Amino acid sequence: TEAGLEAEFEARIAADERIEPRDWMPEGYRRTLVRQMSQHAHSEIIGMQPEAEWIGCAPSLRRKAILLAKVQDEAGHGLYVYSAIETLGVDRAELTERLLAGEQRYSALFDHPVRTYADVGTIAWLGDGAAICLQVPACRASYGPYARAMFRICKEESFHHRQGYELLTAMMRGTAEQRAMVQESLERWWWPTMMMFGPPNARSTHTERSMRWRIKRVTNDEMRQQFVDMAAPQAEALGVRPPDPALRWNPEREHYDYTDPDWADFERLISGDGPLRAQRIAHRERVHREGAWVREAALAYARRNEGAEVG
Ligand code: FAQ
Repeated sequence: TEAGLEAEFEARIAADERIEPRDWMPEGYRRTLVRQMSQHAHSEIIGMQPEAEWIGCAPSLRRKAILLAKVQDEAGHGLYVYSAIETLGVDRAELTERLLAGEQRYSALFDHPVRTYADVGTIAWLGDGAAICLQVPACRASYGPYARAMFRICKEESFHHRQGYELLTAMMRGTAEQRAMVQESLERWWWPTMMMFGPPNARSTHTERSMRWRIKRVTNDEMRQQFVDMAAPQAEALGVRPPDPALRWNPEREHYDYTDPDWADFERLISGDGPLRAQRIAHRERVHREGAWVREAALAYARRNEGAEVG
């Protein structure tokens, strides 16, 4: 019976067992996974846009090779996660349509413009740093294909994070103007990055249920704190200051104190009012349309070879 299956499922979750694609799962569990994983996959694909715009402006061949590799990794991450979602019975074409129709989200981080090359470093240091805080706990998510995809992605995110920090270190060793660029870039990206962890726990619609199902292992506020604890000393070592006057080490809590981002601003952003949202979606729609012939050709080739392989 349905109740029996549900009880068995809950017992497996409680025993910390992995749920696999062919296993029975409640509809809400499947829906939550599709929602959260889609948000991640779309973020990787949309997240290619702000950085890709700067590949042609890289200041050296070395920086260009690194940035090219990073953007290609993001395409790969998007594909791993879309493939993991396909195990839940939703295909990539449908997910892309739902993104373009505004029915699914991507991280609001990418609705902000990249203004200088320092931003390329900052997005990697802070944005990928935050992605690591989000994704390392997801390596222990209860859904097997999701957890396994996260494991591979996290290794590459660490490289992204470090190259960004190294880029900023090089700029901080440069001229006063370059140092000012890094500080200015940090000031623009700090709050958008703090928003990557979602609303505060008290206002998070999904946290409680997702924690119970072990899709989420750590709450939004705990991940935000982890991020601040990681980024604050890194900023200090770099010689820059995040735009938060409350940011300081609290020896009693053994964590950094910090100010929350402006949640009204967050609500506005995620309600579709991001400064670059229309541009990001239009670009995605155009490249998807222009890539139709590749998908058709790949399908035709696969169909022809299917026969050949069987024979
Ligand atoms: N932007 O109830 P909760 C990268 C929405 S980039 C937009 O707390 P949940 C690569 C949320 O969807 C990062 N929307 O939700 C890269 C929900 O809306 P809904 C990719 C946001 O799911 C780096 C509503 O608010 N990683 O890796 C945002 O339990 C650099 C209520 O929120 C992921 O996406 C936001 N920031 O917790 C590439 C991680 N925050 O569905 C290039 C996967 C919240 O009710 C450069 N996702 N919302 O309409 C997660 O871990 C979770 O979904 C959270 C939110 C923690 C983001």
